[in-house]
Amino acid sequence: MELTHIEHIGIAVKSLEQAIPYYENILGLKCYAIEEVKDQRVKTAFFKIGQTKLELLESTNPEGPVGKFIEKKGEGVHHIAFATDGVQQALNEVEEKGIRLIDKVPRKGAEGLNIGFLHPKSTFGVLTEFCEKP
Ligand code: CMX
Repeated sequence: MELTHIEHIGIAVKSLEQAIPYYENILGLKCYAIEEVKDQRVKTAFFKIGQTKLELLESTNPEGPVGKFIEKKGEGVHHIAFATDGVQQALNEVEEKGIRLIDKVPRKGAEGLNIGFLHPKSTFGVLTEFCEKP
C-alpha cells in the first residue's frame, strides 16, 4: 500500500452558505464545486490548494454522520483523506494489521471517487479515509 498525498481534508460546517465566504474572501480560495452526496447525507463544497482539497461538509440530515458530529463536537476538522491507487488493497492491509474498518469494500464518494473509511476509535481519534480515482 502506498499513500501518495493528502487528497482532501473534510471540515464540518453548519452552513455552506455562511462558511464559503470565509474561504473565498478571507483566505482567497475559490469554491469550484458544490455537490450533494445523498448516500452520506451531506452537501459538499470544494476548494483546491496545491494538490490537496478542502471539502466543506454541511449535513442534510441530523442523523447523518456530519449531523451527529456537529451535534457532539461542533464545527471543525472532520476527517483526513489519503490518496492511494488501490483503496480495496489499502483497506485489506490495514484490517490485517488490526485496524477497525467502517467500509470493508470501497463505495462512491464526492467527485466520483472510490472511498473507504477507517474507524476513528482505531486511528487515534482521526476519522481516516482512503480514496482513489475510478
Ligand atoms: N472524528 C473523530 N471521532 C468521531 C468522528 C469523527 N469525524 N465521528 C464520530 N466520532 C466518534 C464520536 O465522538 C464517538 O466517540 P465517543 O464514543 O467517545 O463519544 C464515536 O466516534 C461514535 O460516534 P457516534 O456519534 O455514536 O456515531 P456513529 O458511531 O454512529 O458513527 C462513524 C461514527 C465515524 C462510524 C460515522 O460517522 C461514519 O461512518 N463516518 C464515515 C462516513 C462519513 O463521515 N461521511 C461524511 C463525509 C462524506 C464525504 O467525505 O463525502
